[in-house]
Amino acid sequence: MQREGISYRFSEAVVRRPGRSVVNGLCTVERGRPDVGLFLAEHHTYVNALEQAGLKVTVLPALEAFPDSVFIEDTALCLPEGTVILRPGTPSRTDEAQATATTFCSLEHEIQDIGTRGYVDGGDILVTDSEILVGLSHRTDRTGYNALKVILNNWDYKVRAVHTPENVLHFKSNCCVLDSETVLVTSRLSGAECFTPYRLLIVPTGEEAAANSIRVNDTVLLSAGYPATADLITHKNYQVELVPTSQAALLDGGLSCLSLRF
Ligand code: CIR
Repeated sequence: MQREGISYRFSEAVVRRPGRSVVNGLCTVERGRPDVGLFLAEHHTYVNALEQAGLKVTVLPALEAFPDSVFIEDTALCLPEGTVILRPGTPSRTDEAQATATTFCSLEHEIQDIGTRGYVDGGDILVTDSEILVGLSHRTDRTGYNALKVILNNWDYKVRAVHTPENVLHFKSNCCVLDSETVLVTSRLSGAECFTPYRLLIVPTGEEAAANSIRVNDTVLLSAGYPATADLITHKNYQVELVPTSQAALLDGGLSCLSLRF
């Protein structure tokens, strides 16, 4: 079933402020520790960009016990039918999702839960207007995928398990939806069979991190510092807003992981 605009038409977002403990966040390659003040400033700019794109944004307080909790996307999947509480697949983050569940209960979303056996990180879930792709990765396993699929099939979504490339943290580190038919991808993902039905825009070499962008209503939020990608998307007639993500990037984060949009 085609759900026109479900992947990029939103009215609200929930974000979580980075805490002082963000300096202890996880990263696959050490490129320096984030500066808390700068992270907060960039986070503030991110919230403004979401608001400018038309969203009402709820800013949750920092969770000092969870250094990576600013990357709230990994804890849940929000859909019009309800919110699925996920189970992040790395030990320091697994319990983070409980705080997200409390928030979405108070927002009166219908809550579903993938249970306590498998693992799924939200960064591995790509929602398009016609289906939901779930990248199996070091964070998302088959048991978690199966539990998620049952919930999503009950809501009538077509769901597919796909492959996250080796040495890529999350499936969406390498792709994002630009509209109902178009996906922005890195060249390493561009040959993936899962994208056969889509029109692909390929991120220029050297700017791979720009693939973790987000379309929010009529605007594509793109990390600052990737001019060739900005040109590419602008020339395809998307409206682009540049957002600084230098501090999130030190912890392998980009634009999608900093919010839950619905
Ligand atoms: C982590 O390793 O979990 C965080 N440092 C980064 C999470 C980024 N999340 C995402 O792309 N969805």
